[in-house]
Amino acid sequence: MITLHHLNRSRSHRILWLLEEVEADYQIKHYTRDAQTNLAPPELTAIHPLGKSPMIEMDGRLITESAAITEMICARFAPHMVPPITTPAYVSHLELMHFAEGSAMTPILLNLYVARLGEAGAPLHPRITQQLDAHYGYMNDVLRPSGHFVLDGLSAVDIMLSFPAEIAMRQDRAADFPRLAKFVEMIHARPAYQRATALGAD
Ligand SMILES: N[C@@H](CCC(=O)N[C@@H](CS)C(=O)NCC(=O)O)C(=O)O
Repeated sequence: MITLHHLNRSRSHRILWLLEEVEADYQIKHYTRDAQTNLAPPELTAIHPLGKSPMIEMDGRLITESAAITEMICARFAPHMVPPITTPAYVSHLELMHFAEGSAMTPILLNLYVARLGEAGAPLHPRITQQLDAHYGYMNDVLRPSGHFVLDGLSAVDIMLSFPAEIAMRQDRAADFPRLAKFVEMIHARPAYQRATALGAD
């Protein structure tokens, strides 16, 4: 039995979604963001020094980092969601699994934090906007005709890139990145995604 340490309105939604997709046996421990600061509660820091979500417990060990968790769950329950290691698609898989947290989230988080500086942040806005456009544009362009990122069915990368793609849509960028908009529509229509949303209280 897997335990998912789930923080509301967070990257943990994609792990909840994945667990639903692969029909794993799991339980959810819910954590709620502080109403004022929006930060995770201290109970998460008691589990791991960084106090971030998602985290899972599987086979008696704690696993952090969405991409590592996604790889572990796919390896156990859904190997078809990762391309075979000898294929060119595997290289795209690796690149995009790292891109999701290592590249795409950087301008998104900078945008979030610099917005809090008000006018003082103005000199940084053009570079952040250019980087947001570049990263969303790249995601839009690498989508395959099937509407997925790497394979022609749902893969691990679709799970990982759902989070930055949804942020792009919340920033009203559907008209600029129509293929990304279609991707988000497609994942939102999946029954497992909808079950995860209901279970996560997100
Ligand atoms: N790179 C990590 C990032 C985890 C992360 O930053 N999670 C956020 C939620 S989206 C969090 O727990 N924030 C709460 C806090 O920092 O207080 C991953 O992909 O799992």
